[in-house]
Amino acid sequence: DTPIRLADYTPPPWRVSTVDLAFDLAIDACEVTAHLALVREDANAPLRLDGEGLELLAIALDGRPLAAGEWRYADDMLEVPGARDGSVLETRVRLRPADNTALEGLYLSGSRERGFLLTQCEAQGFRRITFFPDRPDVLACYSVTLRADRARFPVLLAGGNPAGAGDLDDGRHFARFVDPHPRPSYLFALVAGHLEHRERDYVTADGRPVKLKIWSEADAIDRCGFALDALERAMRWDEQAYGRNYDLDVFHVVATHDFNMGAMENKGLNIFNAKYLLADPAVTTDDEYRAIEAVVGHEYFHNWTGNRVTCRDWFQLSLKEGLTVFREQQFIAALHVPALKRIEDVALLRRTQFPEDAGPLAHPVRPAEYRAIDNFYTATVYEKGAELVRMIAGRLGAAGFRRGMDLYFARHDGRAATIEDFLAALGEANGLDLAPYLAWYAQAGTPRVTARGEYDEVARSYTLQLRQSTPPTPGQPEKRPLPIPLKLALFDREGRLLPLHLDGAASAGATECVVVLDEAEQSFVFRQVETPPVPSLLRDFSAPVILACDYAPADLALLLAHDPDGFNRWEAGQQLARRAWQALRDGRDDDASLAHWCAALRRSFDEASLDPALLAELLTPPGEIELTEGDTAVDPVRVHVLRERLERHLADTLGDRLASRYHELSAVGDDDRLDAPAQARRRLKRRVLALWALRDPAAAFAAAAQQYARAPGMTDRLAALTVLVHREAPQAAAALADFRARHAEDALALDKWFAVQAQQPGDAALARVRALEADPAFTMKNPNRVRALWGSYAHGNPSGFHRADGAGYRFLIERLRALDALNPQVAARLATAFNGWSRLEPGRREIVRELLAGLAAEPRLSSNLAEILARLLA
Ligand code: B3K
Ligand code: ZN
Repeated sequence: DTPIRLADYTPPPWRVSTVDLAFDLAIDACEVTAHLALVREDANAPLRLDGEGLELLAIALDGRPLAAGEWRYADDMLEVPGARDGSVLETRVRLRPADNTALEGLYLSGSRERGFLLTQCEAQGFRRITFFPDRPDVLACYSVTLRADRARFPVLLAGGNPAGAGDLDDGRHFARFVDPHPRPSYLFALVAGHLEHRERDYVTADGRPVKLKIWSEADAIDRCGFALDALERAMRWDEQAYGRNYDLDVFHVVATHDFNMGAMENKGLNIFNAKYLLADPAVTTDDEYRAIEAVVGHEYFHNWTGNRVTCRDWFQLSLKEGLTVFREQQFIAALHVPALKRIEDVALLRRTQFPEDAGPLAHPVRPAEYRAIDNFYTATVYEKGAELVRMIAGRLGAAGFRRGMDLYFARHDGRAATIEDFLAALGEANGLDLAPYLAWYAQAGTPRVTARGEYDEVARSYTLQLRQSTPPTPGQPEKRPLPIPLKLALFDREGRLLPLHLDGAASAGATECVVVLDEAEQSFVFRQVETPPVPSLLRDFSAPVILACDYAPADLALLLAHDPDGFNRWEAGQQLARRAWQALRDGRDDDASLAHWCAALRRSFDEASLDPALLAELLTPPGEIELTEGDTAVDPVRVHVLRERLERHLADTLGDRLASRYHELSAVGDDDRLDAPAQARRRLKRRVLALWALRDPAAAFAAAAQQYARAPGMTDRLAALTVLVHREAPQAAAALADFRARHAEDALALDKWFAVQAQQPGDAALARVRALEADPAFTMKNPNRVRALWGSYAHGNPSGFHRADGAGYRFLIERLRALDALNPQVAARLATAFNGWSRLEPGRREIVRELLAGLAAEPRLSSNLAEILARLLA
């Protein structure tokens, strides 16, 4: 295949004004009749429509059936040379949903007998349903008729407003839907089968009555309430924060267990992976409750950022995804503790996006080329994209950003836009030129910022010298400086904020300011600084960079104790922990970081006013992947062992406090309440239990076994099970057996049972994973199950996957080969577990290289997997 390039974009030669679709639905064979009203934009281009694997039954132009020589269907493209401006093309095709294991286009979720039909079209699934110019800049108005047997398919749903329903002959019925809003084909959706729903009446701020309906299979209908509440909160928030109202009479959300990703924002008919919609304290952890709220919000927010204003082409993906992740983050921060949300988001960025940006799969937020677009739904496009929007929003201030967004919506509503359009609207509304930020979208790699401070006692000035550089990434050997806003404050040695008098800046005397580093090297001079200060830099993580500063361990300890910026307080602890870990790694005992880290956390542990959830995060050192950031010759097993040693030091420092705090937290009551204090307590209890198990295993295991048995909900139960399994406690087997039996019929709970075992650290994990493949509940056809077992092992268990003998790698390669034949998207995603391979120590690196090359050389790989392998090996 040749890659698709951003530079080659040309506007669509043909558009479609209206689409009329009729589906005759059945499990094995469906027929789809399409009427496309065509608009010719380029007099010289013949009509060419995308179509993948379609069985063409009939074709007519302007009501006249076409003869064999009047059309051509080859290489996923239908050509109809006779089409003119204003023509109506009619096609009828047959689809086989039950055979569709790629879960793209129209497919079956669940069993042939009871399951339901549904669609997934983003990015290019619509071409597997009918012939169409399947690109996001072709917006059309859709009307859809669904026809099916009423007994087998009692519920028929499509996006848009309901426009009639009723009986047909032979026990069949129909339902019709019309969407007045023009939209791209990737937002098309239908659902048909046995489903139940919970509903609520909602009235938008501008007075539109809307029916909100959450749909699931009957056994999960009692799990829909939380999502319904979350949806209502999201709709209100978007009205208040952005003045955006919902625009149809109904809003459907459907849960499925068979889904390639998290959820999909189809216009008026969101479809969700059940994992991100269905909630019940017995199977849903606190973390998952928060994730459900976030994803429900995210998909809803797409109605404006993505659906009403869509993307011109798939290179602009971050225009909708980065922006919508940012909006989702704001929504969650508004509902919960903002500093905690920021900590979680940055931790996620460092765990997923930084490694991506530092490896062979690195790509810009707006990639310049791709082969399989599904491979670009990445942490870079989503999470780094959100950081870029945050950076720009910070530059404009809350009111300025809102002004800019209002202009963006007004200007581009009902159209397909680019990232340039977005920056232009934000800039124009504020009289600013934001074009320099475009470089952030084009340049891959995480910038490194080095900060050096110098205090001049005589002049009483403090000079902050900043430098930036971005390491080379594939295809981009040379990097240029980017505009990097650095939010900062200065502390005196007692931990008090100092007033800032920055040369050339307006707001003298404030205790926080933002400097913008936009050259390779710049200095900023602060005057009237009475004592040598300790800088707090990159507060609230004001730019997605890696900061290195010549702090003494005592400086970091001071920030950890005093910084009122909750994020930077946590960050100071992370930096101390990282340095302590590095000292352990290098066998240096002259480094005070470990002592400072432990001592500071012991003080925090006893700080009555500290939010328990924040304390739990403070007590967590950077993860195994984060710790190796920037390292080469990585031995993931050693990383794990050293990190555990670090935790052991902390556990020993906290000593008996761990047991007593654990008992204190347990004594509050075995409640299953979901309010923030209850969640925060459980979060701290989980962390304390894990640390306690390092110090006094026997006592902690006994407590964990009891917690497991008595847990009122999944959060406590899973926390206890995790400690027992990961520490190989004698009580682990019984708890696992209990869990398996207790949740035998519950897919979402069983996924946790698979995952917790696949994440058991060390060499034993692989045998466990293999044994679990023989469990009757394991199937390669279900993406959630594949991710729970293989994904948790390959992505979530570095010390288990990276066995020195390479057995983990060989295992994954074999599984990828099998999975690719069924579901290329999920296989390609799983293959990204090899992303860090070039930074492994030579022994492992050689094994991986050979295995990757072997797989890449195989014939019949999907283009998804082939692209990932090619980039890994490039
Ligand atoms: N837009 C979808 C993702 C589609 C992925 C296609 N391979 C979910 C989201 O970001 O909201
Ligand atoms: Zn999204």
